[in-house]
Amino acid sequence: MDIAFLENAELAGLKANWETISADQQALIASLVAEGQSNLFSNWDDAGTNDDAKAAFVDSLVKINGNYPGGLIGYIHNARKLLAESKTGANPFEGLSPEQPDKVDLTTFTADFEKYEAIGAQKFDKVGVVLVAGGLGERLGYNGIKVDIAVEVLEETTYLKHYADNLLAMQARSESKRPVPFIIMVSQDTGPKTIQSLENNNYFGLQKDKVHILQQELVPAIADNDGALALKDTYELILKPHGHGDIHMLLHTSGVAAKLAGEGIEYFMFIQDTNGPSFNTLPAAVGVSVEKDYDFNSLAIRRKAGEAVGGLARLVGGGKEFTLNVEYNQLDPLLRATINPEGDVADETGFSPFPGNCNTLVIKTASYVKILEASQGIIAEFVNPKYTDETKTAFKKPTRLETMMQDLPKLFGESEKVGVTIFDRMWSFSPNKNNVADAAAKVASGGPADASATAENDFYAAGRARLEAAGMTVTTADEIKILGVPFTAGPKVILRPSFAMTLDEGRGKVSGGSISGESTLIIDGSDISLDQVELSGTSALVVKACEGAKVTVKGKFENEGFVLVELSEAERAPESDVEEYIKIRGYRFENKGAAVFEFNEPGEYTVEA
Ligand code: UGB
Repeated sequence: MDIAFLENAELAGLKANWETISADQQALIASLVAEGQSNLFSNWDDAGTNDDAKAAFVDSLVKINGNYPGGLIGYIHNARKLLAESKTGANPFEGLSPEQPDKVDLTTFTADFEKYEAIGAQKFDKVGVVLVAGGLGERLGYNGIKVDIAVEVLEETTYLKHYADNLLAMQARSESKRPVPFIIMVSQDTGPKTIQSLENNNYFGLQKDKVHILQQELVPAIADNDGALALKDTYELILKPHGHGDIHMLLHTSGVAAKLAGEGIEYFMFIQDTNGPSFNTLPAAVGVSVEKDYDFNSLAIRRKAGEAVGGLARLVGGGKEFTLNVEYNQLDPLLRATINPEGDVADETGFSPFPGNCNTLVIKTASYVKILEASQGIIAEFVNPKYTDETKTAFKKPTRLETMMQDLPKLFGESEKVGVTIFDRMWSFSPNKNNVADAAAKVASGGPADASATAENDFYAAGRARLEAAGMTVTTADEIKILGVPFTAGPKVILRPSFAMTLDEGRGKVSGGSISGESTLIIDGSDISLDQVELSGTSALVVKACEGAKVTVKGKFENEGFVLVELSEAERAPESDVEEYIKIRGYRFENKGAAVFEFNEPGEYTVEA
């Protein structure tokens, strides 16, 4: 091996330690230096100082080198190529032109919507749910795992509990009563806390052996356009998750996809960590997949031009065509190069002509397992650096190569059918991704906030929509802004999945009535019916019933209910002891006297105001 590079003055520390390093490790270091990575070794101490840290650092390089197909050098090469393309705004879809995908529009509650819900509801015991939860949530800046954040703070239900409640409700509605398999992809960063959360809460009532935890590996962060690996300190790389696309490889290598397919699971629904409304769409989306025989069904919203969600398009050219998500930083160059010199702009409807990807996917397991076997589940990589300015020479933070789960159709042949199902945004897509300051800035520039407060807002809005679809008169309060993020103070409606999973089910349990103002209604139980219930002002009604308790609720309830209190600056300050999930929304609710009825014994009950 040529070790002339050790004569470089910057590498004097490395030279002083060279004899303590094994031959294999030396070879790896030499190859990294030859690839322009001498920064990784330029501040080494003399032999005898920090030797353990040096050894751990070199071990970590060897481990990462082994984890990545093509090793660290392959990773650096891939990074340089993709970063160069990103910098020049190169069009990775050269030769292809975007057209409208095959789509079903379910943005309103039509008869078709209910037809699809009915079909999907028949499949509740044939669906497995896959949650990708390995992401760091950098944009949100939360100090814990995102699935532990409360989706609403009236009862402080976490995302994980909310998802588990939906799985239990699906199981309860199926004929076989078979537990719904739940696959959770975690990373080194999120794994221990996710498991702790499940353990501490007795798996939220789920059967432990039906919860499959798959852990993805981390990849090194990249500091610049030359692919320099980024250091946290002298002897530690910055490592980041490799993207949600790892889920396909893990479902294959773990054997879980094939096993569940063998057990009769016909569809997997893939969801993100903080998209509370995912289960609103599940019955209809699965129904569309069944009816249209889609192998891959991407759930979508009407996309605002320039919005940071991918656009779904059928790409046609050179005798080929396939339907794909074009990620938001690639859509503009693609459109400019093909059908619209103005790029990613709105059409006459006021929206981007291409539906926006919610990254909720329904995939047919039979086709999926076949594709995984052929490809080992390895998905194309992608880079999305956040540049400091438009010269694109520096990054705000180190970036990394990623793979995206929505890229699976890149592995499809002609026989696989890909479609898109479009839902109303509030009903389907309200992720909690941005901290308050960034969310306010997004709102100020006309974009969606995608923050804790808007996620909670949409949670209640979906409840209101269900009540309205069931025939109740719903009048919403005015929208206010809290720290620059919009919030509608009421009515705040939580209809737990135990109560209704389809519009039809809700209709069967609600008869007339009205709800308005800043009032609150929380219903949890499978056999509760609302008969001409009236709520207004800040009045609140909470009814919970165990299995076997049949409850009829009637009349007009009046009380002080839950009152929204904005946090003071002192309460929002980092040193205050207000819970972080409250701080990140800027408000909390105070219970001033809600009417609460809980039935923990089977029987027949009436609640009358
Ligand atoms: N995730 C992992 O499990 N592992 C990882 O390594 C990374 C993420 P982000 P992103 O909803 O607005 C996606 O980072 O990737 C999980 C779509 O690509 O929040 O920027 C993570 O825990 C985009 O088309 O999103 O963008 C989380 O659950 C658009 O739909 C999920 O993957 C966008 O989401 C998403 O991770 C959006």
